[in-house]
Parts: sequence; structure tokens; C-alpha cells
Amino acid sequence: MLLNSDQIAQHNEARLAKHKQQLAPWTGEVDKTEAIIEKLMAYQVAIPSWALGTGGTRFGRFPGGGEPRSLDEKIDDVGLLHALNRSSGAISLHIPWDIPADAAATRERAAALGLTFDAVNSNTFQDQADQPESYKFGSLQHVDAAVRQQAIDHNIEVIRHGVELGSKSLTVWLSDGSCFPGQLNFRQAFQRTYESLQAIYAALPPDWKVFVEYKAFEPNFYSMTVGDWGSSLLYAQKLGPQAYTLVDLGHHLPNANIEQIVSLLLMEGKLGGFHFNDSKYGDDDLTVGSIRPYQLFLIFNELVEGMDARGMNHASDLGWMIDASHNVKDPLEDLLQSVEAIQIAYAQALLIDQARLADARNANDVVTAQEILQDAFRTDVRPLVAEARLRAGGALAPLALFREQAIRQQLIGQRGAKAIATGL
Ligand code: LRH
Ligand code: MN
Ligand code: MN
Repeated sequence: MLLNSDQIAQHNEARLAKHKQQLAPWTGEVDKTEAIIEKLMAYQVAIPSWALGTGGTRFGRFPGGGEPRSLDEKIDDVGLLHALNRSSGAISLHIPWDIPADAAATRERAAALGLTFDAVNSNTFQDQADQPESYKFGSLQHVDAAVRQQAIDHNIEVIRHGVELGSKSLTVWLSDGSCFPGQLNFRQAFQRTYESLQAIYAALPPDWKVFVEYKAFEPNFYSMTVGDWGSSLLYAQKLGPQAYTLVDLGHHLPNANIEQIVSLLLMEGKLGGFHFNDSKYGDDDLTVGSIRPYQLFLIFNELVEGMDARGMNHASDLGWMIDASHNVKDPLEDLLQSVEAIQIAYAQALLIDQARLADARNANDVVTAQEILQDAFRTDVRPLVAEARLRAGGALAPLALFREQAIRQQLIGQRGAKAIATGL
């Protein structure tokens, strides 16, 4: 491990006085403050294996060096993040990018770093060298039953890997759709996809969930067979109680009201989890909170209110994952920023007095309702997030410590300047 607890302790010691000063205004309302800190400490966000390397775009890729060369090294990187922030205690694998050679050893390596395995992701959007059928015209929707069967078998294989690792959910994202009008019969594509999903659903262990991830466009640009939350919900409802909708923040058409989608999916008990990221245009996969932090906060407001109304456990009843990909930042620094942005939005949402908000709504007092939300959004909760990290054994300032310890340079030293991760 490139970072030990003494280094973290020293870093915290040097920053403790300033931190205490920043926390002081919060100590007046002890109960509220403590409740938020406890919730933050319990809350973990899974790191996607494919975000640990430089993502690139179809126009080019500019790797920064020291990227993980294997699944083991990806696990090590998430271990580093978790040591720094104590909130990245899980990794989400993408098969076949991350096939474990020895599941028991992989599990052990992760456990030693305090990590568990979050949702496993299948990949029927790329052709692999050894596969007989091509996904050029779709996978679960394909007109040819042999292609559909290959994609079904792959998903079942992914479940098998997940079971070996202790994962409890499968995320299915399909690039299936059409690029041109006339290419596809929408209804038949839906039906074939549904039947294929039924076969995958039948292979789920009883304590597993399947997340049906939707996306409005890309790589298909005329229609996507799971293109929006309506179609995802339809699949999830038809499949049964183990199927849920997964919301990737970047997968909506411009200006979609994602918080309203979240609210209604929760109401129906069909919200499964998230792929957090941010975007200005489409599936930009930018750092969480970097473009629209207010939207993120409004989503968390719906989550807190909706989950509390249903008696759900914030930490464990939904799948919390990041889905990001970068060309210009150090991927680990970016992930530290993303996790912190999520924690900030969560803490701000916890500040909202939901009873007062309900009163304002019932009185049609639009101004007060807005004030309540914006008061919370404009509150600097970073001292609470830092305190949660400190108590959990993490660093007061993870990003600063990452740089103080020259972790990327150390990784380059170990793995080489040309080490490139598998993935996107
Ligand atoms: C598709 C997506 C999906 C994939 C990941 C690599 O855009 O969001 O979640 O599995 O990117
Ligand atoms: Mn995604
Ligand atoms: Mn995406």
C-alpha cells in the first residue's frame, strides 16, 4: 500500500486545528450534526473499474501513466481511494474487461483493503475476439436468436463471476437500438429484448437484483431499445420484483428533470441505483458536481425524502456507483472529487427541514419552499464531510494528501509511464 495510517495521521494532525475551527459553528446543533456525520460515515459509493484509467474519446486518448494494468491493480487503486476517504468501499467490475483469474484470491485482496464487490456489469456492446456472433445490430434485441443467446449466456456468465466475488447485483446496459428510421420494428425489438432479459432474470440468485440501465442515445442515434426511464421501468415491472431501473445521470435528453424521475421511480419501488457523473451535453461522464451541482442536490433531496418516506436505508437499499471517464485529469484525483461532491450533496439534502418544506408547499408558499432548498444548498457542509472522514480513519483533505505523498508518481514508478488500463 502506497499510503499508511501514520501518513494519514500526520496529515490530519497538521490540519486539525483549522478543521476544528471550521467545525465549530456546527457544534451548536449537536443532534443534527451528529446524525448527519453518522449517515455520511455509513454511506459508501462504489468505484467503477473502468474509471481508474484515462478514458479518452473516439478522437484520442492521453494516458497519464501509472494506470492499473490488471484487476488486482484496479483493486489496489480503489483501496487507495478508500484509505483516503473511507467512502469508496466497493468496486464495480465490467466483464470481460475485469475477469478474475482466481475469484477467491481477488476477493481476499479486496477484503484486505476493506472493499466489497458492487454490481457486476455485462458488456454486449463490443465484440470480443473469441465470440462467434457479432453485436453490430444489437444483442438482446437481435433478429437472430443465436446472437441473443450468446448475449444471454454472457450475462449469465457475468452473474456467475459476481456470485464468486460476493456481488449482489447485475447491471445490464444495452447499446441496442437503431441508427436509421426503418431499421427496426420498435415493438418487436422491445419484445425480443424483454424475452432475453427474462432468460437472464431467471438465472439471478434469489438475493440478487438486476438493474436495467437506460440511455437516450449513443451508440445508436435514431432509437435506443432501452432509451428512457419509461422503457426501463416497463422492462423492470414486467420482469418482476428483482428488477429495477438504474439512473445514469448522463443518459438523459437535455434539460430532463432527473429529480422528478428519481422521485417517481422511488414511489414505485423500482429505483435500483445510480451511475453518478455530470454532463453539459450528453453522456459526457464528467466529474460529479462539476457542471450542475444544484441538480445533484435536488436529486439527493428527492432521495432523502423519498427513501425516508418508504423507510429505506440510505446506505444499503440502493446501488450507489460512479460512472466516469476522463481524458484530462488524473483518474484517482477525479474520483476523489466525485465522491466528495456526492457526499456534499447528500449532507446538504440531509439539512433540509422536510416538515417545513411540506408546510410551505401546502400553503402554496413558493418563495419559502425555494428558500428552504437554497438555504441548504448554499450551506458549506464540507466541515461535516471532513469530520466524517476523520472519524472513519480517512484523511481530512484526501486530494491534498494524494499530492503530498506524490501517489501518482509512485504509481508511475511501480507500473511505468506507459501503463494503460483496460476498459473504455
Ligand atoms: C454506457 C455506460 C454503461 C456502461 C458504461 C461503460 O454509456 O454508462 O453504464 O456499462 O457506460
Ligand atoms: Mn452508466
Ligand atoms: Mn454512460
